[in-house]
Amino acid sequence: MLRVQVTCGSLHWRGQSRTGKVRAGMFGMPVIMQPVEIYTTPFCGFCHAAKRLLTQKDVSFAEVDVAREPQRRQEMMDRANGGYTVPQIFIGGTHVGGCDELYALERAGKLDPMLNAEG
Ligand SMILES: N[C@@H](CCC(=O)N[C@@H](CS)C(=O)NCC(=O)O)C(=O)O
Repeated sequence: MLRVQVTCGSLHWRGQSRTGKVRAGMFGMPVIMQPVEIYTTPFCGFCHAAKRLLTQKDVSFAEVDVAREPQRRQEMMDRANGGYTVPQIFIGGTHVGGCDELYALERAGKLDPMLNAEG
């Protein structure tokens, strides 16, 4: 679903496209956000820290709670090249790693480009 909101003559794009989130960029131009997926468990501090960073950046994400859906842990490990800890994070289908890797990308200034990458 894609909603377009017009405010004071400039376009502000909000909502969710099929491939990811669309939000306003410079001059109100739409920026396609890569879809973000995160495998978590409820009592995992690293999971909460990773989700906090994404939320602070106004990035929406699809969450798979492998405690509630244990059958999906194997899917997580397959996609994460054997990574078995939570969280496991994917941006645009690319495996990022866990919480530490997500924060390292942010510190290096590489997270936003990855989230905003086309394709
Ligand atoms: N360095 C990892 C640490 C992740 C981690 O240790 N997660 C814990 C839960 S908070 C875990 O999955 N431990 C293994 C297990 O529970 O089997 C990261 O940054 O994501």
